[in-house]
Amino acid sequence: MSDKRPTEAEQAVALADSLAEGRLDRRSFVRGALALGLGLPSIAAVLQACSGEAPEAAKAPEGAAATAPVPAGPPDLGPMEKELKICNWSDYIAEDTIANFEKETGVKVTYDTFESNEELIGKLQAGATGYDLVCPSGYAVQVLLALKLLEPLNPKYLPNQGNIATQFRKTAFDPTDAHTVPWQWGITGIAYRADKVKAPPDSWAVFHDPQYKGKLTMMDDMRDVIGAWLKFRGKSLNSTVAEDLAAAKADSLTAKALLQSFVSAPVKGQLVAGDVWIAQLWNGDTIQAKAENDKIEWVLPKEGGAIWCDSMVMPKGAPNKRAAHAFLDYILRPEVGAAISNFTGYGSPNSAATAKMEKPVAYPTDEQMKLLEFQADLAGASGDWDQVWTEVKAG
Ligand code: N2P
Repeated sequence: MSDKRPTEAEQAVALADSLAEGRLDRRSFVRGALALGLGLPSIAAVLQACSGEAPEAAKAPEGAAATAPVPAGPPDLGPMEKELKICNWSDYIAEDTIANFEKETGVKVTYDTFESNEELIGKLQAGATGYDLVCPSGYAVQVLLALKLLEPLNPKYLPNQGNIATQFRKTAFDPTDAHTVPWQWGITGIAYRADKVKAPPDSWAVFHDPQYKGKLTMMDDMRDVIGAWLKFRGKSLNSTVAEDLAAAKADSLTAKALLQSFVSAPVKGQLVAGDVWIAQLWNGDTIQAKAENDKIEWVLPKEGGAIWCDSMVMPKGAPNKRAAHAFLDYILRPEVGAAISNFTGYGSPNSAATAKMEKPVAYPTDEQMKLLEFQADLAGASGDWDQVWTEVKAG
């Protein structure tokens, strides 16, 4: 890993290389180049060299001087701060990601963890967390935006943004890419001990099977548990229909009578030890557990499940904005992004990072996508869901 940060000239060359190698589309190249302060004539020249002609977007207007002014972007950030405070899901970063960043920049990082989007949203709503970066799932980004709890990012400080794969740009939760840098994507399904179960599970119905009483867990996560039972009944995992929620509540309570507990990431240790045989779990965390016990397998139930992408965002009032951008651009480097996904077992939304991985997680095909659904903001119905979950937990 390099000891010094790239100069703007080096970043401009890297951008042009990404365009030439097809890792960056022309629009993103123009955006990145403008952010670096390149003039329109230079941008047009690079575009022309790469494709033989310049698109309208980069052509200097008729009669414009060779030194046409670059449109003003968001205001510059101040000098690099000395600290950075991050809150992320547990087991969701490579062991040396933070240490290498601290060594390279001299910035001291405080790293906290959370276990569900609802926990994170609650922390941010309570205020004064001092966090500079947090990592909600897509629907939770929408919730935080609606609550006006996020700050926009400044692309000038994110020259590696062009490494992000097209399917993770201009997403439903951040249509202008103004607030998010995607971190990892994954799928919620079922992890199981192949050496303990009678037959590999293929349905959420396994959490209703009395022969596994006490050996089952579902996640301590409202969206995942209620969402799974909605899928089980052929409904959208974002349903807000009262009868669907009533059925999901009944199914959750039937399951609860057989569960050892509602538990999320910490269930990995119980699967490894054999205290739990079948657990609702994300694919990447299952891969982490499998590294310790190769009898652990994972399946997407035939009724389908949730696909999600978690993104880094900057909470309102983040005290260390320059350092936050430096960290985001650092994780967007191909080798840093690849190291994170190698550890977590999740898919990287960074195409340059994916290209560097030996065993990248392939993005689902169109056929597989038919079984998967992205979680969406429940907006006005979130109170109904909260009520169902409270009753399930208390029941
Ligand atoms: C935690 C991974 C959580 C991802 N290790 C949930 N979106």
